[in-house]
Amino acid sequence: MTDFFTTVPEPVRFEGPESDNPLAFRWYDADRVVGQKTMAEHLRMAVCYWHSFNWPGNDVFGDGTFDRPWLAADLEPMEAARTKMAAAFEFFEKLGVPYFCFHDHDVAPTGSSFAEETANLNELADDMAVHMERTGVGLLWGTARLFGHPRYMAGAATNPNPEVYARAAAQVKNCMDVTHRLGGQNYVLWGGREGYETLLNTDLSRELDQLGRFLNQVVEYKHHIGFHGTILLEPKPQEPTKHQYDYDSQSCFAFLQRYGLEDEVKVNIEVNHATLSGHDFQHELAMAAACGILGSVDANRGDDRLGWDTDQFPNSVEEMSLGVYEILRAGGFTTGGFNFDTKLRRMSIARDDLFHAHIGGMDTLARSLLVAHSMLEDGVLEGRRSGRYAGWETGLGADILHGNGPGASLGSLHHFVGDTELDPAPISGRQEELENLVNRFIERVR
Ligand code: XLS
Ligand code: NI
Ligand code: NI
Repeated sequence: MTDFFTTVPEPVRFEGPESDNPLAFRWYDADRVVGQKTMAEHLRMAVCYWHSFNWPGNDVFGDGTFDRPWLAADLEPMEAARTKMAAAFEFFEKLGVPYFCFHDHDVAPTGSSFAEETANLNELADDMAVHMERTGVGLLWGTARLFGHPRYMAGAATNPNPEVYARAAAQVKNCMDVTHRLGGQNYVLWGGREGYETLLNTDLSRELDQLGRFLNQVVEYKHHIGFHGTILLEPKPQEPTKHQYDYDSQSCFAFLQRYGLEDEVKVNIEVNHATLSGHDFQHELAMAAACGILGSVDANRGDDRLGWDTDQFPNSVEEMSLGVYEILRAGGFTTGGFNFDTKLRRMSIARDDLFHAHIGGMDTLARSLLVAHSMLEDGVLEGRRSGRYAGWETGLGADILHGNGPGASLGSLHHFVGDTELDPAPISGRQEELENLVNRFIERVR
C-alpha cells in the first residue's frame, strides 16, 4: 500500500447515524442485511478511475488545480501510470468500496502507435490484476475512451471514414479483452462523439446503421471470447455533441430493437444524463425496467441551474430513494451496480476531499436503500398502484386485452358503450398523498 492519502491512515468504518466523525460511514454498513442481501451486495458500489485519478481539475477556462503528482508532464508515462494505480488502489481499499471502473486510457498511456497502446494496456492490466488480487477490489466495468483523441472528433463508430471505425473497433477489442481478463462484470459504451454537430454534413441514416453494426460486432465478440458480463449503452442526450444517438433509455430501446440487440444489451443510467435529457432519474430507471434493459447506474447529480454534466456527488436521499425503489422493484442489480461517475469541485484540492465526497455519496445510497426497501416491504405504494389498474384484470379490461366479447373491436366497444350508457367517473390520482407517504418512509428509516 502506498501512502498518498496520509491524512486518512485507517480504513473508513461504519459508526452509525449518531457519529460526528466526518471520515466514518453513518449509513453504509457493508454487511448489514436488508431483505435478502447485504448492503454491499445490493449497491455494488464502484469508484471511477477517470474523474478521481486522471482529471487534474482543469475546466474550459482554467488549469488543473488538484494535487495529482502522477499527472506531471515530465514523468516517464508507464512509471506515472503505476504510481497513479497504486494511489487509486490505496483509495479503493481505504474507502472499502467493492468495485472500480476505468477507461483504457485512464490506466495506460497511449504511446506513439497502436502496437504500443496495446502493449501498454496489457502490461498495466497485469499490474491491475495484482492490485485486485491483493485488495479484493473487483472491476464493475471497463470502457474504451473513444472520444478524446482528435481522430474521433467526428465519431468513432459513426465516423464518415471507415478507417476510424476500424481503429475504434480494434481499441474496443483490446479493452474488452482486458475487461474479460480482469473479471469485469460489464462492458460499457458511452457514445460521447456518436452524434452530430450539424445536420448539414451528417447522414443520419448511415450513422445509425454504422452504430448498429458496431454494437453487433461488440456483441459477437463478447460471445466469441466467452465474456459473461453485460454489454451496456450509456444514454446521454448531448454534450459534447449537439445531439447524441443514445439520447435516453427509450431511444436506446428503439435503437436496440431496430438492430436486433434488445436481448443482448442493457443501459447504464446516469443521474445527470437523465436530467440533461429532461427526465427524472426515476423516470429513466422505470423506463429501462419497463423495456427490460435496466443494467447499471452512474451515480451522481446535476445542478438545476446549469445545463451541463456537472457530475456532482449524489446527496439527495429523496432522489436516490426513488431511484433505488425502481431498481428493487425490477428485482435489483444482477451484474450492474452504482458507479460514482462523480467529480470533486475544482476547489476541493485537499487529498482527503476525495474521501469526504465518496463517503457522502455512499451514505446517501445506503440510506436510500433502506428507504426504498421499507417502501417495497410495506407494500402500500405497490398496493395503491395495482389498485388503480384492477379493472384490467377481469371483466371489460381483460376482454379488451384478449379481444373477447365487448372488447373484440372498436365496433363491439361502440355497441357496449351505447347499450350500457357507460359514463366512467374520474378517480383521484392522489399524488400529494403519495408524495407525503414517501416522505414518511424517509423520516422513519433507521
Ligand atoms: C460522460 C460519461 C462518461 C462515461 C464513461 O458524460 O458519463 O464518464 O460514464 O465513458
Ligand atoms: Ni457516466
Ligand atoms: Ni456523464
